[in-house]
Amino acid sequence: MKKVIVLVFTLFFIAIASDAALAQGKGKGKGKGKGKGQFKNEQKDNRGEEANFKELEIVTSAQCGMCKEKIEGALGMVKGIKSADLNIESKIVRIMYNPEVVNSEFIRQTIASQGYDADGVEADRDAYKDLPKCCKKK
Ligand SMILES: [Cu+2]
Repeated sequence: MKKVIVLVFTLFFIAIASDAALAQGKGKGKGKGKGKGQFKNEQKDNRGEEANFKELEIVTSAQCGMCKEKIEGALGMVKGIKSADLNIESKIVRIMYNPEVVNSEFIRQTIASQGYDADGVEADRDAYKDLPKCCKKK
């Protein structure tokens, strides 16, 4: 009987120790890569390794700060996109994405679904109609 109790206690302590190790590991990543337009999803690939991100630039029909927020917000919801930063002057959005998770065509479609042109992909008509006046193409 004593042996069983010792075994249970040993397992219990192992569980606590590994939990603590896990929490420490998580803490290490904090404060890293938290710049503008950085999203916290999909920083790692399926094997748990640091993913190889690709850079992509898409010309949009964005007009103002609201457009920037809308486009960056929508891209932030897409799995596999690490960051998106739209320059309103150039209307170009620069995206870092994991090509194993998402492709450039899907990213353009996402922008178009918000009512904006994305390279050759035309804005979704209904979404464009719903945009505020300041966000419509001049
Ligand atoms: Cu706008």
